[in-house]
Amino acid sequence: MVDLKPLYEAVLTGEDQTARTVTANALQEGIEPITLVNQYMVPAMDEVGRRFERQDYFLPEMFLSVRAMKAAMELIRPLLTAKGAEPAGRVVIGTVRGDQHDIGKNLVAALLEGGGFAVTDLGVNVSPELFVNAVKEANANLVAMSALLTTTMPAMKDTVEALKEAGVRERVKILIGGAPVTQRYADEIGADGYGESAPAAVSLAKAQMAKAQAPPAPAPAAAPPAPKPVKAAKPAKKAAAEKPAAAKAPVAKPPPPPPPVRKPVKKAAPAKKAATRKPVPKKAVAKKRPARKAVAKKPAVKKATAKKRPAKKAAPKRPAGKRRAGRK
Ligand code: B12
Repeated sequence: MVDLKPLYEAVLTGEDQTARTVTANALQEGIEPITLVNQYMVPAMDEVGRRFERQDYFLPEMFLSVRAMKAAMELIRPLLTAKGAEPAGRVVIGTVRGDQHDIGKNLVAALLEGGGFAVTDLGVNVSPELFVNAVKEANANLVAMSALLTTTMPAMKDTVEALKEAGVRERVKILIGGAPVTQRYADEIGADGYGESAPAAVSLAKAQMAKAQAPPAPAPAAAPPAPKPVKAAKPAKKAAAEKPAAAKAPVAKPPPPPPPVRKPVKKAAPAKKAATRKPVPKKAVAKKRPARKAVAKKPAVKKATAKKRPAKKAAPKRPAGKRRAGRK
């Protein structure tokens, strides 16, 4: 039985050759790829984060660890990916504008693929416009956004707004994640769900798809003239805003069997292509928003070097019990 502790050590100390070798041996012995990721590699990256936080590690060490993680992931990723078949859904995924962190996002993308989703990976530093275009192009029904910096979280909100403005919000479910992100923040910006890990992202995506494919409520435009229940007028809670107003009516009446709001998953010809996770060129992003990028980076740099300081006022609060960005 191969000793896996060296995998943890290799990622932690940035030895990419060792990381690759131990991973290859482990896979050959039939160890589940996801075990390697969850029990050795992610904890090692967590420790890298802690060391970075207390300034035992600096950027060069962090880069080496990332390289080691990537070396191992090169062997693991293809094994997490499901082959062929009808996609469970079409996901557009990316790390939001101003943010370069992609390890977690890549894991989520790989597990989503493994879970049968067709994934279009937009990479890092993805502008809201690019998300919108990709949703249209891939005829996506899910958008997954990742952010690792508190300073880039607002780009998630901007993206939700951009999807609304482009008129495609209603046809996608929006999932968000990343170390500083919380369920509370998801609620705040009107996302459909938050997941704290890559496996959670898959469950969430599946749950959202099931929800979307369940007998739908009538589309707002197609709703029959004012079904009498007076309640329908009640604006209800924030979460309800996502649903067509008529979705509230079935409380009083059994839901009629209207045509599905959502298009059948199979229709999408481009889905096949998307499954290969082609990177979408995003020159436009860099061109369009250079200023933003700089803004996003500055405060974060300050944070990283200035030891420990109280979270910014604007930073969304992490609910009790959730791990901090630096993680234990
Ligand atoms: C690796 C790393 C880097 C690498 C990134 C390389 C890469 N290709 O990703 C490099 C060196 C480039 C880097 C740069 C910076 N970093 Co950095 N980095 C990290 C570090 C150590 C690990 C992040 C990581 O990969 N974790 C492992 C993955 C697997 O975890 P994860 O991303 O959280 O993803 C999991 C979940 O969150 C979830 N998830 C993720 N995305 C999504 C999406 C959805 C939809 C769902 C459902 C779930 C989900 O699933 C994932 C798997 O389970 C963290 C510390 C930490 N422990 O988080 C700091 C950290 C994120 N970095 C930090 C900082 C400050 C920076 C810099 C500003 C440093 C600098 N001085 O330049 C720059 C910013 C660059 C930029 N503009 O983005 C801070 C952020 C502080 C803050 N709260 O804002 C952290 C927390 C370090 C610290 N403690 O200070 N960084």
